[in-house]
Amino acid sequence: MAKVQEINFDGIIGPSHNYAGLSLGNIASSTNAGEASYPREAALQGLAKMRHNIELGLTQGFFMPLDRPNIGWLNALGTQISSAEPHIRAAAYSASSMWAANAATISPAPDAIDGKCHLTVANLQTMPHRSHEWPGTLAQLQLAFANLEYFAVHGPVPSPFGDEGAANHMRLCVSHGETGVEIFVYGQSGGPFPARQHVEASKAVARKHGLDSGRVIFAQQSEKAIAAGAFHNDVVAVANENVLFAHEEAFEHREELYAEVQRKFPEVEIITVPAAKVSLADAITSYLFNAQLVTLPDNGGMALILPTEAKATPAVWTYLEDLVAGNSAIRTLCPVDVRQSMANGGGPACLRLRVVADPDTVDPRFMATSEKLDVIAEVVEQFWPDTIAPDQLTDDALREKVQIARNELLKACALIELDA
Ligand code: SUG
Repeated sequence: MAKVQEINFDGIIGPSHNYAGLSLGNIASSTNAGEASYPREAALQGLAKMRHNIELGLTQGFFMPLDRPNIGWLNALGTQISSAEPHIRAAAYSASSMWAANAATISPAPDAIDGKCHLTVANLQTMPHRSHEWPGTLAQLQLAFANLEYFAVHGPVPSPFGDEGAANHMRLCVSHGETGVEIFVYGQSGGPFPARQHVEASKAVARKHGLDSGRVIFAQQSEKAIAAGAFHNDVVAVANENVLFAHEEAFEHREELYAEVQRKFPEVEIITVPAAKVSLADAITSYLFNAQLVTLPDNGGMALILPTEAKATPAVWTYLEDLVAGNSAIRTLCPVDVRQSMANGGGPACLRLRVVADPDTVDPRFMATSEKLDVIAEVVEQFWPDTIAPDQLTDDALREKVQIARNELLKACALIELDA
């Protein structure tokens, strides 16, 4: 049997990927509203990232895009594509499930009292276009993690408590297969912008997962960070094994939080990036913290899989080069091009959901190999629209093209049963 390890499941970027400016508080989404998108290029960028990570020796999985436009959701609102108001039509079309870090919160088996890996699908209720993701996501989680000997998949936390999944959750441990300390980050206020993760939801998830309260931390995200555009914690902080890598202004009560982290997990190495070296604004435009912080096999140390935007931001790149030249656990920098997703505020870490499990216990249809990525890339090349301008969303031909494209992918991955 293969061993318990971290598996990164990436959301395949769907054929309806577009820039509709739907996420208040997400600077990239607002800035790029109304631009033409390039769904084929977007999906190929996502696939190239997965391939890159496989080549590093990491274990990779994926999720299918959801059925968009969501006609059932429009019908429940008493409308349809042709007559819906533009923002509702765009919400029905959104390919936002690509950001798998918001699909669910995961507590690996060693942390849970019953010894199973727990997954709670995120309700994403704050943003209308994301609020209708969870039923389609839950269907995939129930399929991928159907082995009840190892997994427990939970439905969403009820409204009105907003839950945005793993983007607001960090886990510290000596190695992935050992018991960890889980940090749930919530927001209280973000000034002009919504705080999307509510503490009540975080607490509910921790209770449902059967975590030991001595190994759980609830941390408030700083209001300043949310107001500056950090709509999820993973825009300003990331953790992997014993390392917590965070911006100085990520948390509301940093000193108290660090003291609690050190008490509950003495092995921690905290790397705080000072605002004097990298401003919050640079951290947010470069998405430095929305990196995948991963442990490379064969004692390769840790690597940051970063968006190319981080390299293009001088203060950020200078900081990172100094960091890896020193003796921190982070030794390698790997920029990847996910610009189509970045233009909607989704970096490398947004595109993936981390699950710690034995890959042999996961439905193999969701596990990636480079051959399977070739097959998926062929479907994308053949069926994904080249470009979508926002005024095309009323177009019947586009709707048909998007639906056919997803169905072809489901067929190629033997997942046609997801076509509800
Ligand atoms: O929820 N963007 C997403 C980006 C999610 C990033 N995820 C993490 N940080 N983990 C969001 O704001 C933009 C869609 C649009 O405007 O068309 C959007 O939904």
